[in-house]
Amino acid sequence: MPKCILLTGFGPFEGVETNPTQLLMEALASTSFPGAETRTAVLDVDYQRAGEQFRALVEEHRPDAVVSFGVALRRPEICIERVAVNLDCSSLPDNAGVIRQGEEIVPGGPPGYWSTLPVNELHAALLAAEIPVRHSGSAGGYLCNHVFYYGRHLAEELGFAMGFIHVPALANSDDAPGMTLERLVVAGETSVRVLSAPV
Ligand code: PCA
Repeated sequence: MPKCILLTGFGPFEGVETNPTQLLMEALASTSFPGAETRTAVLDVDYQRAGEQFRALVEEHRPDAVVSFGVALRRPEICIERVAVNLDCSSLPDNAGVIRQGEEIVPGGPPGYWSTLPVNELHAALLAAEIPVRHSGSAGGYLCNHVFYYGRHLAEELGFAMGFIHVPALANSDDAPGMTLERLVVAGETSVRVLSAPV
């Protein structure tokens, strides 16, 4: 049986008119992978809605693994997030105008969860594909960490592997800061290949 891999990105939010992860989802939606059936979705940058959308997606598709992607504008390389923290803490409002500064995502939940993706294999495969990449110990305090933690918490109940990858801002060329969509798509495809490889 091919593995079902759910991939999520985010839509626009304050300061990001076109989210590169939305373009990445559009590109990956039309790619087929041996050994995997992929599903792609774009989540709203909204604390309330993103969780509801995420839950509905995993209940519908029952994935073996979920990789959520988001943009981190100031990071020049792909960041493989290692840990999700039970804390919403950002001065940036979500798309509904909600600001959360110091609220638990799951009240009373564990302080953190490790990514259950094969982070070292992902790192090695991206390096081999000549994609600038590093490990990261913080997905921030905004929607990316929110969905990562929410998803990891749900994964304890439903039993799928879950992790998060931050991508740089979109660049028009390899010489400009950020990452071109072309490279981003290679990074996304490489990640799915790692996850669909037989264990
Ligand atoms: N990046 C934001 C939220 C949505 C996105 O793509 C973040 O890093 O939290």
